[in-house]
Amino acid sequence: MSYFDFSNFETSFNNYIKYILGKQFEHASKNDQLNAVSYAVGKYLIDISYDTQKRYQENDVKRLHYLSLEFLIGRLLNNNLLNLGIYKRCKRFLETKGIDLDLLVEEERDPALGNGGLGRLAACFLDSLACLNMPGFGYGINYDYGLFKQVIVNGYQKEKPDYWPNRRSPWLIRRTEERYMVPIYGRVEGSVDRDGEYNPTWTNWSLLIGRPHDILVAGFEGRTVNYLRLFTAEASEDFDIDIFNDGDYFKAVGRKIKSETISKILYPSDSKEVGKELRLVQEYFLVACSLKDIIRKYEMDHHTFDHFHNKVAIQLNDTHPALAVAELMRILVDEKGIQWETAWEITKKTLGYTNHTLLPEALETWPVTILERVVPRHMQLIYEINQRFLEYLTVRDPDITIESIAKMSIIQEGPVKQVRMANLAIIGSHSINGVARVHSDLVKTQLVPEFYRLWPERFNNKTNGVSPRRWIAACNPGLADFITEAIGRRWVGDLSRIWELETFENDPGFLDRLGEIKLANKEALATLIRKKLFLNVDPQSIFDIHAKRIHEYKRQLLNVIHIIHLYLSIKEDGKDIGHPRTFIFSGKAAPGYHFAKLIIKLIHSVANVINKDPDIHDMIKVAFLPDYRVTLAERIIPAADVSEQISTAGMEASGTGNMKFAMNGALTIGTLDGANIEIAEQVGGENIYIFGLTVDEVEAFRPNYEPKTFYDEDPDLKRVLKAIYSNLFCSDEPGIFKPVFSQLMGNGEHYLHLADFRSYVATQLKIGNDYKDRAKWLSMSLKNIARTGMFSSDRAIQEYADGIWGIRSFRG
Ligand code: 26R
Repeated sequence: MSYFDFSNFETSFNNYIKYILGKQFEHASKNDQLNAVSYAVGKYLIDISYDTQKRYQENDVKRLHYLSLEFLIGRLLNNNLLNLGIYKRCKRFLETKGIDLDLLVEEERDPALGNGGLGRLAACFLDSLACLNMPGFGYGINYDYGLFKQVIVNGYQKEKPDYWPNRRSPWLIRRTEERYMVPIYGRVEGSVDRDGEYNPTWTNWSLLIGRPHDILVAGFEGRTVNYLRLFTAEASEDFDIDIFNDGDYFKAVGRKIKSETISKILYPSDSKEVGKELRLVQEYFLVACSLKDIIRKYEMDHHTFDHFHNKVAIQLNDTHPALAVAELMRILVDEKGIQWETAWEITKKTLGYTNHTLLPEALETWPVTILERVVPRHMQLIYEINQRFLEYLTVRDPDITIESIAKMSIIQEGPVKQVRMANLAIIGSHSINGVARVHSDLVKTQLVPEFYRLWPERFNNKTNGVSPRRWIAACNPGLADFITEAIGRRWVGDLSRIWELETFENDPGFLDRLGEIKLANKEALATLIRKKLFLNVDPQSIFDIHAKRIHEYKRQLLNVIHIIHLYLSIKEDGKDIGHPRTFIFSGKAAPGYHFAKLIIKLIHSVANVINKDPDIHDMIKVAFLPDYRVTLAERIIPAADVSEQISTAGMEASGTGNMKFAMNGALTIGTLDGANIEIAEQVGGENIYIFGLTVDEVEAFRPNYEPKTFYDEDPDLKRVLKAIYSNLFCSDEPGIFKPVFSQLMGNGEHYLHLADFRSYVATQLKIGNDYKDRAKWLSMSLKNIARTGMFSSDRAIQEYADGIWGIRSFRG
């Protein structure tokens, strides 16, 4: 059901090919057809977006602005058709033209404008905001090159540029009527006026030009269309005239700058801080363009800033846009002439900050020297914010220790003075949240306990969620139809209803059909594996899948060690490992993360040996699917029997893949980390495979952790590690895996791989046995589907809206 008329779709489609492309239908290529369909869909989106904006404007609603350096949106056609409720009609119409819609959607490029979890979460949030009819908008950068394409050469990862033809994307609307001028570099000249007031003038800057591009975001059933606004940096050479006509910039003289480089490329790191000036410039560029856009819109309907925070909420997706604290202060104080204290209250009430990682190497800091050069006025403001904050600390508690002050200061002293972006974000926000319960607790107790003691009321948890539209309805149509047949369609817009599935558990044939759907998805993935890797895998085997960025803390190595252990048990001990298994890996390593790249090589080398060893009789297959991205995830996840979520406890902030796998009926093997804990609570301990050390145990264990004791006491483990050390898996390149051995055996090895080996092996053994009981397995699978309703991003967004943003659903 959708609420509008489909009749002009056909006309739009035909007109596009005829008048815009100037072609006859017979000569239209697949890509032409794709663009024509997208154009016809886009027209609906635009119409609804006008209505939506009008509704918001007339009712003067409060809006949420989600600032993020990453949005991993994935392909759009399929999802837009589904959300608008016109998929089936579109399919029928295209059939009359001899076009298969299911094949056509495969022609679309997948824009990879993000690294991983944080970027994909932002995309799910936009989907949920629109589906809940809430005024929430994304703000990001329109990169020309998204995350690199991963190709595998001789088992090694090679990176290839992934040019996103954004200039030709049918989904991207270039706003020719708008552009923002952003000053950067230069210096601040201070003067004291007649009243003794300090008047800073930021002069001699260069100019960046930010051009907004919008991607429209459709809610479910097409009532609301919001947008994701992405800024492109354009060359500023042509704009001098405008600058001189613009009052705000009149007091200083601009220098020319070649600014297009700024939106060229996404930084491909998901954990290690990059520290490159260009990255800082990107962060500032996003913040400055976004705030100009937000304030321009606010000022169209409001004349004072007293109630700014009642109309505007801004969420910082990690610290990457944390300069928003300084930029909002700069605008309010320098441009709007508002008093510091008032401006500070407005800033705090407007901003919220979400933390997505505790990894120390991922916490952003920027050298003061770089900030002073790039954004001199902001650096001044940061000093001022910090000074006032430290004063407040000492007034509040005269006995406060120097150590506490040093930890909370925005400035980290040392040979190179650094600005701690997390401290800036915390001090400038009214809300600080983590992304799963255990993670939010660790933010309070481990990451910033001093801040938590100071402002306990600011800290809260918002457990992540994922969009059931993309991650069930669109990617697993077989399962989606099956669910709908059983309980009706409401679950798509309200996943809390999905528990109703469980009432069918005793229906004869119900579980069998669930099994058939899974098998069909596995067959499709097996076909993909055959096509991409020239490898035959048996869809009847257990599909055990580990798909996410490659990182030591995510412990792909623990998985590999177990695979080698199984291999040697068959090969050397003649053991029966029960049901045959296919281990599937997928994920990218950051280009500069050499050890992660070595893990990829190891997976390939182990696969090479095992897959063609006749002694194994196809009991184990190992496959690495290259170039993991949203589109590939949509193929992989519905086909999983087992979902690997095995990070060292305390290190995975939440995970969101874990949720996608579970709601598609995979059983999780996981540690008590991130959202795994909450998944276990929901599905029940008997429907999930939990193993390994807990957060507390890891913490107690780590300081005295000596891998060698595990090695010495466990002959299986010893054998595996020796195999890695030897040339068994690398006869062509002797010795290349010795560093893996040394790393795992190093005292205090941070990720405690060997400490969790035994319990992982035991749990995998149990999985193998349980899988043989098909009825039991399917019943557990069903419970995972039926009990993971809380992991809808709709639930997460409702909590953000109520608890942080103060925005409401607005259907009109
Ligand atoms: C380069 C640097 C500044 C940087 C660090 C970290 C860039 C990007 C990141 C990405 C991190 C913050 C990330 O993706 N975190 C993931 O966020 C997901 C959504 O909340 C979580 O589910 C996941 O556990 C976490 O690792």
